[in-house]
Amino acid sequence: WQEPLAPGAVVLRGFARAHADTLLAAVQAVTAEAPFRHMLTPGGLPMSVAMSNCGALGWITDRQGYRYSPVDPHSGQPWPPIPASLLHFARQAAAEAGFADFTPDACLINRYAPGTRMSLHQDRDERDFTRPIVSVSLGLPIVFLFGGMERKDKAARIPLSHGDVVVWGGPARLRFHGVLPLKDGHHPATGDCRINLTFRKAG
Ligand code: MD3
Ligand code: FE
Repeated sequence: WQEPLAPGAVVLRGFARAHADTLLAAVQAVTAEAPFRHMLTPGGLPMSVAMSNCGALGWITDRQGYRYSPVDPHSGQPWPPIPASLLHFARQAAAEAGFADFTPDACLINRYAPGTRMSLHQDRDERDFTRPIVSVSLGLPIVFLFGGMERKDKAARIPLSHGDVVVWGGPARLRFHGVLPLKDGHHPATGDCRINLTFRKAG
């Protein structure tokens, strides 16, 4: 599967393809409890991506800022636990990329409708940047932007499609990244959207 992208970053092309239905059933179960919602940026604007979480911690944003929370602010209840199928899958993917004993405590679930984008940012709300992030793309394809250590650095464009997994660790962990607007389309697994899972060790 292995396709090295940069030091610390490896694409496992199609690694999730055979597990897609299981992963999407788990997403369905989680989002029945913690529905997708458009969180507010600190500036007060709704994000174009719809989000949910599972795990002991979930990533949230509101007018107070970006952070991890043990509680879903929508329900006031803890986030649903990470389903065992998702946990096992993330652990296997990390091991495949050379990160043994990856035990995520947070899984952010992003849903992209046509036109949804994510501008360049760094993921730096986690406590330990030596732990990798495992990302899984499901459904419609997208163009991923893989930048450098500074916002101004030129970003490479990497197509990611259904079943692709990327493990981001080591020196790649703090690189700027984003995605271009999702194009219209239909995918048998997800319909008219893209689902992205990111597994993290946040606490
Ligand atoms: C590179 N999500 O949720 S996944 C995010 O497609 C996020 O939904 C995008 O960026 C998405 O924060 C990209 C790929 C990804 C995730 C985390 C990274 C790439 C990364 C962390 C460091 C470097
Ligand atoms: Fe990110």
